[in-house]
Amino acid sequence: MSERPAIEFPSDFLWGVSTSSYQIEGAAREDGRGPSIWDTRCLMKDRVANGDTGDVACDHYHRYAGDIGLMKELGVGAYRFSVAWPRVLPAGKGAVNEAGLAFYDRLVDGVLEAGIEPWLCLYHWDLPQALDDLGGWTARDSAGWFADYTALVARRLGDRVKRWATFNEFGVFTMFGYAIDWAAPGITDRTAHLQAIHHVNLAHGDAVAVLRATVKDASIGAVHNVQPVVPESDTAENRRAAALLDEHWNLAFPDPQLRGHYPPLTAEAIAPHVRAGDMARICQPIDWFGLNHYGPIFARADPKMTWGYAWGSAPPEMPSTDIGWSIHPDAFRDTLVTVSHRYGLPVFVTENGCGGNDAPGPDGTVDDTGRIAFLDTYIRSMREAMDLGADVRGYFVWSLLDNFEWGSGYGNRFGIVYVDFATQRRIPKTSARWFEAVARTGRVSGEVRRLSG
Ligand code: IFM
Repeated sequence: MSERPAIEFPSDFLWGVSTSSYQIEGAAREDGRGPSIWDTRCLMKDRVANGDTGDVACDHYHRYAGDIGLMKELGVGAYRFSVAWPRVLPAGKGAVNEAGLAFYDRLVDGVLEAGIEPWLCLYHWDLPQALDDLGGWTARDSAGWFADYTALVARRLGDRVKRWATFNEFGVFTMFGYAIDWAAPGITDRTAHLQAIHHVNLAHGDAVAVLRATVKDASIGAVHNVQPVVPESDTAENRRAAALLDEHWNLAFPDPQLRGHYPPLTAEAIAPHVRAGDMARICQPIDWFGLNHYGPIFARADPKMTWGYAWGSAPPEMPSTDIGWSIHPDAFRDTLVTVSHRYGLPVFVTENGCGGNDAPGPDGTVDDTGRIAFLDTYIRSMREAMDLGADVRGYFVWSLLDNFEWGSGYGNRFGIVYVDFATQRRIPKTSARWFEAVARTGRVSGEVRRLSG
């Protein structure tokens, strides 16, 4: 055990947990849900580890009441989840699936009854396959499809849900889905990537307008991944690769949405896709900035890649989690300060957490000391950022449950609650108890077990 000073957060600081629809719901072919691009990707060869799929995932569609009970036990104030577009509009537009909407009614009612505030994200990557067949985000019409879907969900749930996010991690799903084949739909093409960036920005702006018009007292935000991009080694090629990757990953969405223009390298390339009036449509006032952050990323030049950049390696001396992600709490602090000043909005950390290979010990408990050390260190850095003037209002752990971790399948466990996928049994890990104490008291105590390894 090591001792660190206790730290305190303001009494109205919000502590929550996050999940997403495709990663936990399962029930992929039940009650009228249509297929999503991730259902399709899971059927493709070698795209998802072990051939895993989201067909059952955490079976949350059937077990949501128990999962709400777990959150209540944890004493969290907020739950961020996403709506599966193909569950409510099986073909993405047109016919509405009442059973899908009814599921979200039950979920929201249960969350509210537990005294937890629902934070609804409209898009966490599960685009209806039928819309991808029409071009997906490369089609300019996608902004209109998204606005109509937003209106449907807002009309149904807006009497009870006040916290709305348009998208989760714009930079990730557009880059991995349209420039690097790491996510659905798996296209690797510069034009497709630029179209996706611009149309998703339009979709965001149009959705904000719909939410303002539809939901009384809506508090609207968007969830951005922002992570410092560092050249793998200091060469001119790697610096150029890092600069472009930084724009596509970190800036190409919050800059136009909140400052009204694309960053310089992107602006030039995207210009052929931008029409008169687009930038004003994109740049709508919102109420908060959602930040998802895990660690810095490293860039290297690779002429074989779509844009000439590739994911590089971290320096060997940098600590990493069990699944190899860099641990760098100072980068988290600095990112919080930067986004708070650059965009001038209250910041909610909508995701932060630690992936591992957790397994129950002989006594059946899951003692994830490394995750506790990670969370402790990152939350301390968040406090430092606040002391430096960052306007941070809340923190959501990724994730409530171990879940379907996209291309890694069920191998990477991010939950503070362990899920035995064979039986669907939930076991709160030691980190869940640790986070409960933080959420209930707004205080991180001084006693932390050393980071293992
Ligand atoms: O699981 C993902 C989540 O869907 C988006 N943010 C990062 C998490 C961990 O990879």
